[in-house]
Amino acid sequence: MTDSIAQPESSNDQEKPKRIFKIIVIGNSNVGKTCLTYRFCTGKFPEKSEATIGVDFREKAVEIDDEIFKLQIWDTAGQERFRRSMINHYYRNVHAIIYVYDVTNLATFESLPLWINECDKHVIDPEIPRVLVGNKCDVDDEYIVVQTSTAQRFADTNNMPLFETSAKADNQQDHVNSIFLLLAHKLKYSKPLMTQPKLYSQSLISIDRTNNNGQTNTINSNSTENAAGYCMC
Ligand SMILES: Nc1nc2c(ncn2[C@@H]2O[C@H](COP(=O)(O)OP(=O)(O)O)[C@@H](O)[C@H]2O)c(=O)[nH]1
Ligand SMILES: [Mg+2]
Repeated sequence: MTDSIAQPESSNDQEKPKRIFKIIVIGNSNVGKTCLTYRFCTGKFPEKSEATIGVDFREKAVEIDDEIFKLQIWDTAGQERFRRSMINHYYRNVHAIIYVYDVTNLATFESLPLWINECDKHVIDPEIPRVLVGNKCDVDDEYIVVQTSTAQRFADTNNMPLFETSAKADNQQDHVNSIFLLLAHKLKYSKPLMTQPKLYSQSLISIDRTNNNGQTNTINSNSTENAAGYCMC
């Protein structure tokens, strides 16, 4: 298996058709969803993190066994107002799910069944790849309240691999990458991609798009850009 982060696109690469996988990152506020996504897409921990408003949307090209894919990563804030208006769009055409909790905050772990339940209601395919991520493992042991054995039991029960990691620690960069690469690998080999693009018809959200160089652009979901998580193959 030769999986890696693809280099920034050359003009030749842009001609290549790319398959797109939509991955959603789910969990309570402040568990580090945005920081994990940012870490994967830019290779850095955000210097100052701001609460997500609506949806953060980032994308990154990865190479799996000589094929380049684009991962579109969506993470949300949990505000009720947002959730009511956006929830169906958020879950539409999802290919994989990352559930995140904070190892220093038991409540975020205990909320996971609610998040799983919500996803099960909206995501049609029960077989889509899922992973569980315990974030903030860089803290001193005394602050860790969710033990590995407890988290592993939960992950096993729910049929997901567990990653305990840190968006903050530079030495965990490869580990964070491996979460996304595992999903991309599973998708490449196990999941037929959806082929029915649906364009949004309403102006609903502003979306941050971070490219391979870490630049973030804001786009609007009713633009002609392909903001939705569908396959372009
Ligand atoms: N110590 C530590 N703090 C983190 C880590 N990831 C995120 N944070 C902090 O946790 C807070 C919430 O992060 P954020 O990504 O905005 O959480 P989100 O609400 O789940 O998107 C911020 O203050 C981050 O700096 C981590 O791996 N370790
Ligand atoms: Mg956020």
